[in-house]
Amino acid sequence: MSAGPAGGTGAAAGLDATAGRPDGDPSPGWDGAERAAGLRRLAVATLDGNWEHDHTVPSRTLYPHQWSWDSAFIAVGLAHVRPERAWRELRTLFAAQWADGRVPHIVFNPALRVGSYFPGPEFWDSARADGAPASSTSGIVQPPVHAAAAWLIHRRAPSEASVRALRWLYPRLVAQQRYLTGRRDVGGAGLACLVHPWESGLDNSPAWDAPMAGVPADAAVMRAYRRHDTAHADAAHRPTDLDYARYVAIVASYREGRYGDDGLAGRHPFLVECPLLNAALGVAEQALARIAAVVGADPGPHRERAARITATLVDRLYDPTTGTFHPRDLRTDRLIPARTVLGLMPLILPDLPARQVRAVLTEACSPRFGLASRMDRPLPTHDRTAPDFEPLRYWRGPSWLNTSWLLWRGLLTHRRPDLAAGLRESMLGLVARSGCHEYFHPDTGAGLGSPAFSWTASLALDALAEG
Ligand code: 2M8
Repeated sequence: MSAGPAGGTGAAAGLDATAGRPDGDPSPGWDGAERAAGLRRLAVATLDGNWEHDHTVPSRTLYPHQWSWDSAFIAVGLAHVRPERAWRELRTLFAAQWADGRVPHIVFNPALRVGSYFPGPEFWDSARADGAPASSTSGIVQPPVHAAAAWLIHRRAPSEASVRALRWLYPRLVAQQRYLTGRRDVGGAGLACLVHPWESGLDNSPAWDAPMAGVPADAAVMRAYRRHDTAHADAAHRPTDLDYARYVAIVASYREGRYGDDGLAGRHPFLVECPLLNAALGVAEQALARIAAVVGADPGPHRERAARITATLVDRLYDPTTGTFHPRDLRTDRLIPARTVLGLMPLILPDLPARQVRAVLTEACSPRFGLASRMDRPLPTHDRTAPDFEPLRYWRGPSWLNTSWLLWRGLLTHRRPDLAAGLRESMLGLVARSGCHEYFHPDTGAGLGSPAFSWTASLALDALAEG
């Protein structure tokens, strides 16, 4: 299989897009303009329904606060229909950035009653940490997809307002990168490490089973808390109580040290370098190089950092024997063998070397993930041939629009329009058939999780417009 030109930076519609797209109506080629218009109406109504004065909630029921990477995905879609709101979304999030540069994974809405989400602000207790903002937040991060989102929004409709927005964001995005490549470089090689599975965004992925197994916890601990998720979603689809006991234990350990990152290697129970978070880090530097040129800063250092991140990612997380990327558990210094969708995510890097581009495409097109120019089933989040593949449980098999969208952008970057078209068709087909669900059954495409989920709506809008 030919991988197309690798290492190119001129692709028009990857995450580092160099050219804007004509403003647009949904692609008339997508199953008829009428179906596309219906989908667009549904997506806009979903985003409008989830708008909460200065941000968009991922879901009114399951996730009623502001989430970090959700906001980036949401802003990409809003750029097509409500550009001012797209910038507002990012501004609200970055207003809660910590002094050390970390962008918290949740910004809590103080107007909501106690217990509207677990673990809530009282559990995180961010006020006790040095450098936390005035608003209550969590103390952990999510993949830094925000610089790429900001660049896509600007490219969509460049204006004086978008340049002003980029000027405001630029130093904050730089600080976010500095935090991740500085304080979070626990492995010392130049990659950022996760201190909690929630930081990956793929919270319950089988990739975390091995490192999670080493976290001492007892499911009975959960009797002291009230889980909010299982009141709004099928418990059989959600992480178990033992998983939650471990999640809580990891947060408690980090919180004990007031979310400080010094000495993590010796004391923290979960330390993993993730291919998605680090690929996002590299793409962010590519986007920052372009943003720097617009705001009058020097793009050079961003380009250098981008190249370094890609080279280190390949060096540390690519396994030539499996031909895919794996997370590295820093506590054992071993790659985690599970083959999940995380392994495909480095395709978003425009400078991924040709050998790895070919390998990722081979993995993606294998029966494990089933990518094709005509897909018979949606892209799963875990190897569908693995014994621990679970079609219903959150991040352990079901199809999510954000991971599909990232791969789709990667395919456009590496000039595989045939595969990109197949994946786009599959993504849009899911939403057209089942609505803006949080995730989808990887065989039937049935909607699962929250029924009015924001990033599903926004990324469908983006895929429609880029057709
Ligand atoms: C899910 O994560 C939260 C914790 O952050 C949860 O399960 O309660 C994940 O799907 C994550 O990627 C997402 O950002 C968040 C909100 O949509 O929900």
